[in-house]
Amino acid sequence: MGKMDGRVALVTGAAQGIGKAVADKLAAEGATVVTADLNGPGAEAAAPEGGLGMQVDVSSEDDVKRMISDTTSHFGRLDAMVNCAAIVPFVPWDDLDFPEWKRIMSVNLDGLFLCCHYGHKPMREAGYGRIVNICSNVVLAGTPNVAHYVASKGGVLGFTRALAREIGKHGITVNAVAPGLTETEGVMAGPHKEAFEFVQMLQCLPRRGVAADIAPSVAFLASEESGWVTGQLLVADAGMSHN
Ligand code: 4PL
Repeated sequence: MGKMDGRVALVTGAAQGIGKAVADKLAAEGATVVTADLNGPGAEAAAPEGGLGMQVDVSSEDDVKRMISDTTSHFGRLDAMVNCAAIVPFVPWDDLDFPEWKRIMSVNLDGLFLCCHYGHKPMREAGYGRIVNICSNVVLAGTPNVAHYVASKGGVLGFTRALAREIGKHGITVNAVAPGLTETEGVMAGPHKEAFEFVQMLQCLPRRGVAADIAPSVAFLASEESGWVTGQLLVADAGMSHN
């Protein structure tokens, strides 16, 4: 008996990192899970048994439309959507050029809009849904060298609060989870990993966070049992920050 038994869940950014851990956790809780990622083979490899992986660019309206229609045509419903797809280049803010700023916004924020816009429709028809948006504790700290990402995640938080108010009447909750720095393939591949020592000094729990540390908070908000919680930010960062 899992808290996602009989539910269909969709996770974007699911080929690696937090998205993949969330897909695994939702499947362990009984969900049928659709995994979407720009990395198509990665999405397929990450799809739990009985689920489906698909190549999706969340900044493409056509891709997102297809992702939702393929999900409902295969599985008949969409109960929970976890919006995890995002990019976080490490660049001092005055070295970031405008095209790069716009690319970050198109993935992290336009992508969220498109997924919520098309993804909430089957939920609205069913009168039930759970949307969980992955934010970051950088919105609380104003972390340097990722100002573009901080701005986009501030948008994620604001949109979460506003959308919760708009679509609560359809039985849909919308919440955000703010992880801290997490040991994922993406983080370990670049300069973000240099921040672990500093971040650990600020945490209550003195160790590196891993993707499996974030997934249970997401699963709670993706499940029926979180039904009286909406428009909220759940900070899952070992106590580094407070909202
Ligand atoms: C604390 O989400 O939460 C660096 C890079 N440091 O992407 C993040 C912290 C990064 C973070 C993040």
